[in-house]
Amino acid sequence: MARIITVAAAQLGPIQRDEPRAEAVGRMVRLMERAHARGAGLVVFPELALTTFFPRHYLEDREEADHWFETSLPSNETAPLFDCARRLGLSFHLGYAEKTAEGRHFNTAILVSPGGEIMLKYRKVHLPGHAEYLPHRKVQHLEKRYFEVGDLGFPVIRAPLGCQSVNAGLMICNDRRWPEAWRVLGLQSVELVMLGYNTPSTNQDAAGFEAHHLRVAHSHLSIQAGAYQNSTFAVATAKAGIEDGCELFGNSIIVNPQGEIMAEATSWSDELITADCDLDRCKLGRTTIFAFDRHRRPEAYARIVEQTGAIEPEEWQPRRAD
Ligand code: CDT
Repeated sequence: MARIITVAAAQLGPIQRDEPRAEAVGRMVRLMERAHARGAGLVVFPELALTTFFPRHYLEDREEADHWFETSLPSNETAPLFDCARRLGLSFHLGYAEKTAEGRHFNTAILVSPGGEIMLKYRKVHLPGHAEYLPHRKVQHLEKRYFEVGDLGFPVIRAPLGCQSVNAGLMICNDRRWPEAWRVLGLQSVELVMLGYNTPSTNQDAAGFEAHHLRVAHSHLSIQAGAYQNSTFAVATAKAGIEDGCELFGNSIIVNPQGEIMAEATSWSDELITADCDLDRCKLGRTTIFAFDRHRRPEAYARIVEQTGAIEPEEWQPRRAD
């Protein structure tokens, strides 16, 4: 029997700095209800889905940012998400800012069962941007100020989603641009990668070397390549629109293991897209061109884990005639 799960990407429009969590949660509940009406068993929300993308705001006193962090889930404000999941029998993926009991800060995503249990947690590894205020930037990107590098690796778990057991994996936003992250998930036979993003529609560092339209193209290129090269479905969900005066692109997508876009959001506001994913479609790639056990050559990949930055190659020298 075919292993089909209907998945939903629940794109969110902007959440302004002064928008209370309860309002954002209300919008998310409405998207969950629509997902259920369309037969979805899983809803994927964006990165930092409960608040504005606060790393654009510089606060000299780091602790002042703590009100953007969750210390426990569910909380009074987020309980309606968990109640809705229980009522509708839906699993959901949520990105949020996590403050642990020890006072550590992470950019985190969780996969929650319909019963409200956290089945999988991931903390963002690739934190883009900078830690200090940069006066030349029109908009700051202070993820390195507000978050620690994630300490949970790239986990995969076989989870009941909809009526299926699915090898589910998580990454967050900038991770999607790193093939290493996809491959670590691929090496755990991932079948469905969930990721959320907040991506400015303008590259402030482009300096004329990157055309504006490539911003979305590079996001899609990374997700489509990651899905194809690791024989997995991917659900990539944006927070989009003009948030605190800054533009984030939308273009959320659901991608199949052949790297094709099955569904794409066309607005930059709250929007639900869904796709029926036949998980058996993961088999073709992983038993042929990307049969890792037969074709991978880890002995040639040492640099991937031993080296961080790129080195310069040796200069070619012409052979001296004797
Ligand atoms: N949230 C996030 O990781 N955004 C980055 C943009 C970084 S621009 C300094 C991304 O890769 O989409």
